[in-house]
Amino acid sequence: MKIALVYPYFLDPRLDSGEIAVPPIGIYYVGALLRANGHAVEIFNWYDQAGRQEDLARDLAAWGAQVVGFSVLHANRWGALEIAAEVRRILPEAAVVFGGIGASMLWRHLLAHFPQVDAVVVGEGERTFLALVQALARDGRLPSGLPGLALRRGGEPIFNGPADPIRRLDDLPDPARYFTFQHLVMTRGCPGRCTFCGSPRFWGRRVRFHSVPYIAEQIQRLYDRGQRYFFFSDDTFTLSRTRVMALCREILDRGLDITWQAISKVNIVDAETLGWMRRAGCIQISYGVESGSEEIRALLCKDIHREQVRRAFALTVRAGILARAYFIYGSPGESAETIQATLDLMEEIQPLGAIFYILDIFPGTALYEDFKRRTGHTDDIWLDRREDIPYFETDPALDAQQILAFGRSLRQGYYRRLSAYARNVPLNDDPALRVLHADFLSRLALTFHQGDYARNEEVENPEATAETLYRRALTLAPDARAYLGLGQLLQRRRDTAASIEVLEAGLIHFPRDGAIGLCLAISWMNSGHFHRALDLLKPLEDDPRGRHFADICREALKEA
Ligand code: B12
Ligand code: SF4
Repeated sequence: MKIALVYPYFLDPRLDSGEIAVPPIGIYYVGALLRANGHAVEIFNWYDQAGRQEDLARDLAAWGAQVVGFSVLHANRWGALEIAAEVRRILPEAAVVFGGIGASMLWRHLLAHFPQVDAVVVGEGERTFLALVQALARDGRLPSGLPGLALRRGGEPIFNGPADPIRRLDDLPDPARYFTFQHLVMTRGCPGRCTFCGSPRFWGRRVRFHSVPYIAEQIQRLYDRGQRYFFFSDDTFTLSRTRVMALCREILDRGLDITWQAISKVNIVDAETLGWMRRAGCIQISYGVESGSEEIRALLCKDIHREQVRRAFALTVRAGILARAYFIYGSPGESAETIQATLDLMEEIQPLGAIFYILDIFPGTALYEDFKRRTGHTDDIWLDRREDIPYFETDPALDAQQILAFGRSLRQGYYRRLSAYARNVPLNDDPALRVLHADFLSRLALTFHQGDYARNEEVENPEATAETLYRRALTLAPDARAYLGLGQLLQRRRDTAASIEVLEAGLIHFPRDGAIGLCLAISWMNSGHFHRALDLLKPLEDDPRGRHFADICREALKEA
């Protein structure tokens, strides 16, 4: 059969669309199992196609879709519903099936209110969806009693009960055989019980693992197609230290020159694992810190203690991995004191990256059940065109303006201190990590020099911080990024002699680095040495910039 898998657009426009641009990895797993069973599958990433639902449905008709599966996180459910309504009109014979965490938590609501949805795959999607497609191919209609499926019977939404979880994840065909992507997951499930998180209910608290060879082979396949950067999307990547270390060893043994980031929990990391991760290319770990207030963390059932937070951040950064903190504000009992406690904790752990979320209530979470109990609301609240429910809107003890101001003071407090955090960054003195530490510092410097922190007006003196970090990197080991960055900074400051000195040193260590060569040539041009500049530029004339500057040199030399 021909199955279209659609990742639909979101309701609200995003300032930074990066977060929503990538389809959930699960859609590739679902697609891979279908392809492995002989079906034609196409993935349509329509995260940025809001308002074009009619055209999109026509595209699906032109492609000949017989089944249209939508991957619904939550905030993109209106996108899914709008496109599905057009599919129903333009392609009435196609089956419309919703799946994903957002659809699973609201299956009854979706089937009760939206006739364009034929069925919802609740929970883990691969096997249920394949069985559904096979039944459609065989009988020409949806199977009625399939576990894991919700559909209408006699006009009423019913759920056939959960399907058995896939016991051996490795039995699933590797999605990298069929698709190219950057998000990887080694595990399914999380032993945590945070009240704002839908993961435990969706996946269960028992964790299932892919084997190390499965993931290593997946990375290898993607690597062979040119992918060099990966995001591990596991809820708690370091849950099994033996597996993580084995995977890192495998990455190193295969000579995979990759960088990657992961998500973990502060109570499940140790120095040895972090050292392996760093050597195998890990450059960032994100940890849920949520709040500096013990009471709020306890209320959110975060089950982590201040000392664990401090320890994890110290160990991570000492290993040369950027430790990023997720903070949540607007929680029950949030006050000026609890915000101060968060700022105090921030000062202790000095994260080099931070994300601040307002506490939102998503279906499938303990917070949502509590919300329904407290307010008498039902799932019908989602008939409103809204992405989520901020907790503070539901708690009369919290004042909206004040919560928004808390968010601002957290962000301001953080960005004001960030330069100091970066300058103080403590790294361990493991000689085997010197080159990697230099890489870490120059990478961090780059974000202050040309990246997000350079553009953020609240970050104090980003350029000076970048310079400090580049220089520190070069005290540890020669590093191409640091030579180039420092050379550029000095050049822009018109300190031509100093920039030449740094860039020449860079070229000694990295003679084939075209970017350093180009930058050095510009410094020579700035000091009137066009011959020297031209010598550097000649081998770079394949690059339009190299050619452009070489032409200027030739012109100048002609005139001289
Ligand atoms: C990694 C991750 C991200 C990454 C996204 C990476 C990516 N594109 O893959 C980033 C950091 C960008 C992200 C952002 C956000 N995320 Co997020 N994220 C996760 C996380 C930790 C893992 C997702 C994952 O890879 N799962 C593993 C794969 C195998 O599962 P899957 O993709 O869900 O697919 C399976 C099923 O869902 C289903 N399925 C999926 N699609 C389809 C389609 C069909 C047709 C069928 C039949 C089945 C099906 O079958 C698949 C295989 O079994 C989950 C928690 C979790 N463990 O699931 C939270 C989670 C999904 N995120 C969540 C949230 C709230 C967000 C944000 C809204 C946060 C925010 N406040 O801004 C943003 C929104 C961005 C967005 N895209 O919606 C919530 C969703 C809650 C809800 N009920 O909707 C979760 C559950 C965590 C939580 N706090 O509760 N996230
Ligand atoms: S927030 Fe993280 S630790 Fe807590 S339950 Fe969700 S995935 Fe697990």
